Amino acid sequence: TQALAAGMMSNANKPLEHGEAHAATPPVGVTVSPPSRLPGASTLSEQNFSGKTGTAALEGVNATIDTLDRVRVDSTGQLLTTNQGVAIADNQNSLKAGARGPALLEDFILREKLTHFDHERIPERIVHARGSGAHGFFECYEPLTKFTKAAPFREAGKVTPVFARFSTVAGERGSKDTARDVRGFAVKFYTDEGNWDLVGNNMPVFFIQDAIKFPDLVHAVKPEPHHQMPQAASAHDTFWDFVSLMPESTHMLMWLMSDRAIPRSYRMMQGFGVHTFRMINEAEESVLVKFHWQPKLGTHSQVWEEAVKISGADPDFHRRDLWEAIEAGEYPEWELGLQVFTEEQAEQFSFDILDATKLIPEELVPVQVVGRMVLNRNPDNFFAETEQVAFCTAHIVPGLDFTNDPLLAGRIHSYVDTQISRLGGPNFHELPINAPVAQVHNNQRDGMHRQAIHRGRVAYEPNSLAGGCPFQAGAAQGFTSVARRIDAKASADKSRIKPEKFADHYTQARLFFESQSEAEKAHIGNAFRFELSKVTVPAIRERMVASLVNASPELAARLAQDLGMDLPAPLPKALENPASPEVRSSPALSLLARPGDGGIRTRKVAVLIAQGVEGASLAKVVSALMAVGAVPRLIGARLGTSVGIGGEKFAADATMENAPGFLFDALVLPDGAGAVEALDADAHTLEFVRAQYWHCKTILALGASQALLSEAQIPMTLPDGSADPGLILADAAEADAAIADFIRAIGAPRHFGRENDPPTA
Ligand code: HDD
Repeated sequence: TQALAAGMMSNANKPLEHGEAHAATPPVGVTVSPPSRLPGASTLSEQNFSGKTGTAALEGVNATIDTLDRVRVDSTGQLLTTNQGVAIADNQNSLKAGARGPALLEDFILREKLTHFDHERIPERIVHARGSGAHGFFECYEPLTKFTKAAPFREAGKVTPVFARFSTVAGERGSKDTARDVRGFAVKFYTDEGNWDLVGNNMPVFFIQDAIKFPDLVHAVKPEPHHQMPQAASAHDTFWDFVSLMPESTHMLMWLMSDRAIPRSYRMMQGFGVHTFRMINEAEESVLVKFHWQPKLGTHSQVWEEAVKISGADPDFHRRDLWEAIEAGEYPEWELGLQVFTEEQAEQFSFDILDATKLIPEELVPVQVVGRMVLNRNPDNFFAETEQVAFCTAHIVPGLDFTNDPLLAGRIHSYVDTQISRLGGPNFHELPINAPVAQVHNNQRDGMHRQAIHRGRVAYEPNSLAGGCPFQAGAAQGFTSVARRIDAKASADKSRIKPEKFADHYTQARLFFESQSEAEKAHIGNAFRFELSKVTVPAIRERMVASLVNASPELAARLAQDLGMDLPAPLPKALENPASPEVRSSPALSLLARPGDGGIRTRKVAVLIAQGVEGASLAKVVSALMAVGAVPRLIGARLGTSVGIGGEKFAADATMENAPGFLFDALVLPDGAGAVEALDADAHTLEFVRAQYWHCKTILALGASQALLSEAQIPMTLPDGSADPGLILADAAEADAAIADFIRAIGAPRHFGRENDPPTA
């Protein structure tokens, strides 16, 4: 099954599906006569259509991809037509009364084209507008039937097709990828018992506890309404005004100010279902569960200045990274982990598992890995797939259920609701990317853009005229909600209240901060300083720092100093004496806890070139990098070929101008006196080197190029006087050992030992 899922409909075969591989380009100067219309080439043939609605999903086949074939349009060899299928003779000139006369209203071809164009845009998502997605599959490692009857977890090796979309939250559809923000991590499982959407984020907690505050949160973080600034940024008055008045957001603020909010790649971040969910087995017994996605490549982030610069040079940085990896066959992979626990355990916890501002430390409930997700195919069309995909927390399948998390309750309503205006009506489930692989039969009818043609005169139940069909499934096959007392302890009076433990706003904020490495703590402090220094109202800054005193006096004191204010008195707490926490440090919360396997597959390495490079050592580095799956790119001052001392030819892939240093994970400086002299004469080189150094990346300087490091004023040792493990200097004779060191150092976490605040040298 694995081979099928990975291979059959995967990205590798994409060009072959539509004849792109043998699409002929007309030779220059030759007129090609237009092809005649090919009969029967319609993409909506009945035969394909039945794939979606007629048969049950086959295991091991990426059934979503397969069935999307019925709507894939391939225009290879076809004539240009109107939407009515009428061939268009002239696509250059509108119909006019004479060459210089007025255009005619009768020109239905012009009018159809313009009318369609005028309506091309749909509303962007109210949040998570900017995102990128891909197809793939989920594979279950072991049957999980002990806990759940949910279809994807039934058998070892069972494969379920998925579509995943990653996103930023605050920025608009055309905004930048590397903003400081939470990242959405949404996965649609097309299970053979209906669609299940796990709509999570790359952080395991959230800003607020109750959905009634969501519109306030979003209005506060989005660009301010009077002047629509700033774009894709939380560093402004309204956001900090709101969160400083909402102490429950403190834990999430710690995550948002951490490096998690500036990931290196979508492929290198964790995902979390955030809420506590429920799993139910065949015997209708239920357990509680939290979902975790763990990236195979480990968790890696950018540094802030790098993220800022990248947003200018390549606003599509994460989109490009995901796309290119999949195109290259480097299919990103995550393992799905579960924290499974019982109601009785949950009652003992010092926090409430219905509170989305709290996590369950892995030291308290370990994460067990149950399967993996592989993304192995890019969409064919961004709009049709990535833009029109509609994730809804309400999309759940038998074997899973919600809990009473009040944030989740609002979400169950909100997602379906928003799709109705975003996608233009209640039939968005029929869009190919949203349609389940499982068959759909019910008595819902009509509505805008209905695709299905329901037969017969019966659209009600019970009925006798259609033999009672479609039948109600009953508990054995259908979705059932777990039968539980609404609130086992308290009276169930209608009221607008919260459970008491929700009022502990600081214990886990402290836990997160205290679990970070020194470098991560410093980054969190820098991020708070940056954001609060953008706040123009001093009272907001003071209130925020006053709140942080409760989470970390150390952090608050640093901020007070950095923001030029006296340390304020702590903000009064909602709960003076919260329950004492089970753990005071959770190493799993540090990004450094999951560095990956140290490999450097898909990491981008800039190799600077110029005329007169020492070719032999350079070629050796390039092939060593390629051998371990890294992506070396030859960067010149201009495009064209640089000739090495031994006559070797190196063609530039990009230039220092169009691919600046901060876009790369590591840097190689070449040997060769002539080349070094040429590079030294170009100030871009020194910028390149400095960006690599200050962003704590690995640099390999071969032979004569060591001069470029001193030219760029790169300190040869760390501020504490020790050797810099990310700075590798080598002469030709030691090249082999140096290359091995270089590769090892790229695979390690960044070289944060270089950091100084403020930066020196
Ligand atoms: Fe949400 C989109 C994740 C709270 C209402 N949300 C959206 C997406 C993700 C999340 C990943 C984008 C899905 C995609 O790629 O299309 N949202 C979360 C998480 C939350 C959360 C992890 C907290 C645990 N969201 C939340 C609340 C509400 C919403 C409390 C409303 C009560 N979210 C929405 C929405 C969006 C959305 C307005 C906008 C576009 C969409 O749904 O499809 O309905």
